[in-house]
Amino acid sequence: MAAAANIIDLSHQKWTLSNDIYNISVAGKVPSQVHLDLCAAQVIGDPYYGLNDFNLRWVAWADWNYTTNLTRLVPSSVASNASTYLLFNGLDTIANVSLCGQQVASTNNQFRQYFFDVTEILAYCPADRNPELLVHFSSAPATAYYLATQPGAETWPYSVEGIFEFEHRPFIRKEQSDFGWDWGPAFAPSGIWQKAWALQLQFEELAIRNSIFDIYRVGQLPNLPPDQSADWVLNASVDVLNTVPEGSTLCYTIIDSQTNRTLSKGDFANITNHGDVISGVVLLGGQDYNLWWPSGLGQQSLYNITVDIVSASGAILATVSKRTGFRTIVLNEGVITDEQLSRGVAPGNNWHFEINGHEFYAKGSNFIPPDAFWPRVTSQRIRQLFSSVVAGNQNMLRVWASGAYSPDFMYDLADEMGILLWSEFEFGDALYPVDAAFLENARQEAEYQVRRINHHPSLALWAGGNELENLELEEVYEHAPEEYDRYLHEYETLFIDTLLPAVYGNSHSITYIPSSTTNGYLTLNYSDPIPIVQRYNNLTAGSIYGDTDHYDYDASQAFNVTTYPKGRFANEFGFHSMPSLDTWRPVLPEDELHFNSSTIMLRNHHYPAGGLYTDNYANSSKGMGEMTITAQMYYPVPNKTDPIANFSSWIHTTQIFQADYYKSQIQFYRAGSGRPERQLGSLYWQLEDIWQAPTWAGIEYDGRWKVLHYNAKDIYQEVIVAPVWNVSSGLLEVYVVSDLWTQLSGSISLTWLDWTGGELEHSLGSSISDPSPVTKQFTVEPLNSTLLTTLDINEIFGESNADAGNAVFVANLTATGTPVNSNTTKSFTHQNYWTPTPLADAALADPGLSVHYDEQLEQFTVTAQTANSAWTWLVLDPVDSPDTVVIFDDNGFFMRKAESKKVGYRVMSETESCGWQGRVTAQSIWNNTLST
Ligand code: BMA
Repeated sequence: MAAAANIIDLSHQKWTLSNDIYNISVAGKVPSQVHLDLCAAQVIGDPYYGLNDFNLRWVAWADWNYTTNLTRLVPSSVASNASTYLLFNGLDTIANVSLCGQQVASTNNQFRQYFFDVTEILAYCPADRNPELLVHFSSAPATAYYLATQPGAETWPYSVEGIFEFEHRPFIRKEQSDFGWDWGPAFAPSGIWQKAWALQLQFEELAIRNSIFDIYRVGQLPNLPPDQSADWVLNASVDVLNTVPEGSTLCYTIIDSQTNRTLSKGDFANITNHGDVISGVVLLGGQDYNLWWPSGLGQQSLYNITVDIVSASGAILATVSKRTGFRTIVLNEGVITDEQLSRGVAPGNNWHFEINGHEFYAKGSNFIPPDAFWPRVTSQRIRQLFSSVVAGNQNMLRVWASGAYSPDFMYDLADEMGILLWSEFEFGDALYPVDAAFLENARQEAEYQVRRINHHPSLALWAGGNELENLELEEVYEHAPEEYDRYLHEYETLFIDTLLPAVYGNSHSITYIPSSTTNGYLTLNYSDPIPIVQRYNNLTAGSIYGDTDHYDYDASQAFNVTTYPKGRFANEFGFHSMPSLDTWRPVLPEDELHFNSSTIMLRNHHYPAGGLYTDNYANSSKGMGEMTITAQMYYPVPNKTDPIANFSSWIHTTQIFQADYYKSQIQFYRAGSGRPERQLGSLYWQLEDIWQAPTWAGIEYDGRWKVLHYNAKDIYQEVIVAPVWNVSSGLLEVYVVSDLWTQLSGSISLTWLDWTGGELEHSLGSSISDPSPVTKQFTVEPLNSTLLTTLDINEIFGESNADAGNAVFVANLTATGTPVNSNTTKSFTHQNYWTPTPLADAALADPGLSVHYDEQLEQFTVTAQTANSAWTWLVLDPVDSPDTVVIFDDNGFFMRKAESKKVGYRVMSETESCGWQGRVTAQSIWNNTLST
């Protein structure tokens, strides 16, 4: 914001939060939300404790007032030159703003920035209403209910609206998961959740409220791969309060953010000045800027760009500075070319990302809101979470569509840490009204967000919403086929005709897709006003098109790769598990620390479809049952005498299944980079938790890694050996997968072991007559996979499956290759294993694990002394209170008998107990079931 005569930051004001019916009047805050302020004033307890998500429903159903006195406003008269504005970066959500007792405006969109000229109201402010600012919030669930029940309100066929707790969310432009979700609570909070200001500007004084910088290659268009040799262009467009004087221009300076060196400065051309928006374009020239790359693919070079609005007389009226980077990122949905066909790629369409003109494998997960209350999400917390993302070998997150648009600090951190953020407009698992007011509201929201975020090099994509084409339109087809055309038209009205122009009209540099899961476009023609025609189910047999979404809660199919989708990219897939005992403790009373306790069950929202209309408790048993069945089907069942220890073992088993299942899918998808599907991405569901509950997360609410995040880290390494088991054919295919952009060569030793560590004389593939062990050489082409060998498991173990339960297939890879964007070679190692029977039926033996801590090196040495060890797990021996959160460099791993492994660590929690290293023990699936 530019220097102006009088800018009042409303977060420095004294606020009162009140509700007359409940006779509550307490101190409020900005930015904040009602629940947080009530909790700080001790009117309510911690919203996350026990069943408070139910107990606090009254807060969501009530209306709330935030009041302050703007005594620092200079009284103005209409005749004076000064204009007074109120500027809100976010009001959550159904708000009525009044000043001096007079109505200023009503708002109904959490995701828009609102600004109001209140000059006139202030001029006539009665003396006894000394600039009193009141923001009244109406209950969001009550408003949603009201809107849905008005005559003529939009309706949708059965099950189109995914409902968890509060109904009718599509009617309100508010974080959709605030109404409840299958991984989260329904608090539906309200409040002034973003920064806000009152501003008094003299004539020709400007304040910047938003801006867009668009850096792209000459000739670049949003959904198409650009010419990498073309020059860079910078478009800037600045939104202001007050009026930009006629004759004003824009100029820029580009500074290297590391060296602080000025690299370029000059004037913009093609200035257009609409008074409230001034725009220009400048050709920046050739290859003078270092490219920005995602983590693992190169440096994250960043530049500060400053743009000044300059008056005709040369005075600087306002300045905006943004840190940005030079890169192109495109989601390529183009037709498979002849050249690709000749390389064995199946016909159809591409569906992969290209960074700076290079295909790469996108590895990552789905980001959900990290808290039910955004105002308490600090940049420190996101930095910690993102450091786990990078440590987990992930380079992309899908910022899922029914939370909130990410704050600037989150994109800044992603820019610094090299995490691509596939971003979505906040619509999901529903269809939406298409009346003129709703569409205009959505358009304004999209324009604001696209302009705010576009300069971040981490921004990878804009998608219209979550699971719209693959799920919502399919639901319509199933439940009301005769109305399909109508709802398809409505879908296109919002997600193509309204949202697409908000992206294309502002940005040359970002791809837009209407739905997160999609078969892509049928045609893309920039001479049409709406360039995209979607493909939907216009498919040709044998061709492969879009990205895939896969959920299957039938435990028996979990490891059956023939049930996994063969697409170009997997954008979500998963299964839920329990968070650890230490995560549960702060929110559960001691007598609730057991698997199916009331609170735990009621926090499992994996309801059957339509479950809302029965009772929550009965619904929850579906999700609890699914976890129990998978644990029992695949692993030895915990049976400890100490109930807390038994609870902890059960938790751990659900996490092991989750990790195992994701690993099986990720291996399958990654091996697909060398198969006809040319599969180039897997983002699992979901990165992290919003609270303490049984969910799909790999990282718990307090930052602790579940077994999943460790296993994903392992299997997302650049080079892996991956056993892919096809239960239908009985064939185990062993792949080497490489994400490198150069050829990789190396060798793999394969062996069959029994659980006590001895070698078994089984074949290692139809083409290999030598018994175990055997060493095979391999090469893998750039960004590809090589099928190393195929083992016919039925033939190897025969009809009787005699010693299958005592057999472990182990593969050890060593290779040398050149990491992406590096000049030096590196050696790669990877160990993987596979068992022909579930561990539930395996002849497991006590691995005799020992652990030793070296204080000097700050690392643990784990040794499997007497047998092979599956799911080796370093753990802090439980104490009675929540423990230090430690992230080990590796965990949940397989060890061969006599193998020793060194494991470093990082302490996550702020309150670190000293000497915790002495309490670290090593366990495995063997210990998990022991009776003590
Ligand atoms: C998909 C997601 C989310 C959901 C998840 C787990 O439907 O897009 O909406 O939370 O699966 O069920």
